[in-house]
Amino acid sequence: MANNALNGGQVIVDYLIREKVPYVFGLCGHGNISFIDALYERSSDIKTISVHHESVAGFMADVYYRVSGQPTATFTSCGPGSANLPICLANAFFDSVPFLAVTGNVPTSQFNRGAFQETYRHFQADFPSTVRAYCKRVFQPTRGEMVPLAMRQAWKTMVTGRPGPVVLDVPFDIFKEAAATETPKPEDWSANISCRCGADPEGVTKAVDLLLAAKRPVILVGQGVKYGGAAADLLRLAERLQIPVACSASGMGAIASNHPLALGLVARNGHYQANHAARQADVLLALGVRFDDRTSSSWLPGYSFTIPPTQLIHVDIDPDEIARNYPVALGLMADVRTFLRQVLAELDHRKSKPGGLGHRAWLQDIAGYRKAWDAFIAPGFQVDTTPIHPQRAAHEIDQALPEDAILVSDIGIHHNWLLQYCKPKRPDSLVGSMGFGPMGFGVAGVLGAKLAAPDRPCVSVCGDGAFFMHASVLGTAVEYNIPAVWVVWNNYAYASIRGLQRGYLEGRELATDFRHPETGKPYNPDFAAMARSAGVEGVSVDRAADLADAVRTGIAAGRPYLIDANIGADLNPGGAGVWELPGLGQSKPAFGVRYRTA
Ligand SMILES: Cc1ncc(C[n+]2csc(CCOP(=O)(O)OP(=O)(O)O)c2C)c(N)n1
Ligand SMILES: [Mg+2]
Repeated sequence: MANNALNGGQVIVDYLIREKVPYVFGLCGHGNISFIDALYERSSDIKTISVHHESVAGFMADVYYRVSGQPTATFTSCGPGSANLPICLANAFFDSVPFLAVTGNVPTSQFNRGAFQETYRHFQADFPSTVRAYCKRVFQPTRGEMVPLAMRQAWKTMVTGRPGPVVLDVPFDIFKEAAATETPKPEDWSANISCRCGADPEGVTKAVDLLLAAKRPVILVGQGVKYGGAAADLLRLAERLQIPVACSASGMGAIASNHPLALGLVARNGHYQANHAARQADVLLALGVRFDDRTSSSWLPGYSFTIPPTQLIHVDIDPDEIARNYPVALGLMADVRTFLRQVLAELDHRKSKPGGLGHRAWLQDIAGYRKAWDAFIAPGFQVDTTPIHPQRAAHEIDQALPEDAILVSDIGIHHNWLLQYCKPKRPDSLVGSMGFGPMGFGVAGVLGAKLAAPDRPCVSVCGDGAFFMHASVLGTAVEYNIPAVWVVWNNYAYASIRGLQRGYLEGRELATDFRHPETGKPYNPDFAAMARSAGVEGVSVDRAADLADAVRTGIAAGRPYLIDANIGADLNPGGAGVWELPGLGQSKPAFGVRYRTA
């Protein structure tokens, strides 16, 4: 390394430190030991967390960002080690979450020779092709001196525009090869770039005209509001114009659920007042939301939305999402927070009065919808059975969480129950995956949440299927003393999928539940005992009345804690929308009917 003081691995690590990355999450292999060596040298500046499955590292990095706003990095070896990561890349990509995945590869001198773990049958060292569809960009420096450029470009790509994960794929020798005398400075290459672009001024005027003329306006918020830091401005606009706010599943918490203007969830399983208001709206202001099938009741008009005739104002940082699924009266490419501030400034300019819209009747109608929905769901809160009624379970968990708690949900029927019956107060109160939906996201993600917010209670609610799939998290929590709480929503089944077999396939059930071969009874490991065997506190709960206390005790324990909760599997959370599995059929709304325009 004659004139060059830093090798490739050192440049990467130094850049991460300059970007104030506190943690890297990963798993070793021969392909990345030189990178780990560079981390070793800087252990006092950046902490390395070694996990027991690469996807745990990816989900930790993902949720770390969702809670703190600080991107981090993962490290995985060549071949299979990195092949365990794409599920996390896809999850982060689809939910617009940045993290840097440093993946090892075979030495450049061995490209195309089919060396151990080389992906070579179509192209040399071809990990980039493997992940191309699942990340924002892949960089593969093949000489040491290419590393500084690749590193700074990777970071910039990751955090600018619509954020997303980026892969830095580094051949074995490049970690050790001389790279640079100095690492690039973030101040020069990424830290001073703003992507808070506003909407075009005429568009803002038009948006304000539409909102002020509306008789039945609704604001629909998605993840862009939460992670774009726009919640405070959203509230200002909603209160000023007295416009009710509905959320997609990813937007839940952008406005506190107990705010009088908060409608709740619009979705196939959405709250009646949210769906029924959104589908009748004359003007719908959609902010950082992308109208996927679950939000939109499979785009069947009259369940979640009726666009047209609803006039849609769709604001997003990514124009690709605008008019993807619905025609727009006005589409504006903008950062949501900047747009909201533009609208507020325009209202100031016009001296429009708060609540001066005369749509009081609209708010009264909505209050009626809310009352009807509350009456419909009321009985579920009272049920006291074993296994625990899922509505009751979601409610008890919610009740036990202090206001600053972070609940990280996994994927499955439990997530749907949580979305309906938890009442998030803050943008990061309820973290979930909606784009890719990989089992394990919440099981592992809670560890990232706790590292990002050590002073806040962090609870994962996860399915028994997903927990068993990712039970190695117990070891990681112990090794790094991460006091996460897992509530294993134990229904002895891949219940969400079994529900589909029951709903769409006349109950032909196969491969969706867990049974003992001799007794035929529901089978699962004893998760509480499993936790204890790993050195994690573990308890089992059978009764609804004990669940909230168990969660409180788990939070108070201040050490990793698992609650194995026996929860009923035979119910689906009913909502005001529908979902279609093309070719199999459509579900029916559990409450209300399809809205039809005259
Ligand atoms: C990695 C992965 N495999 C399969 C699926 C398909 N899938 C979605 S939900 C689900 C069932 C999950 O079972 P469990 O974790 O027990 O949650 P439950 O639905 O019972 O609450 C499955 C298999 C998935 N989303 N991710
Ligand atoms: Mg299950």
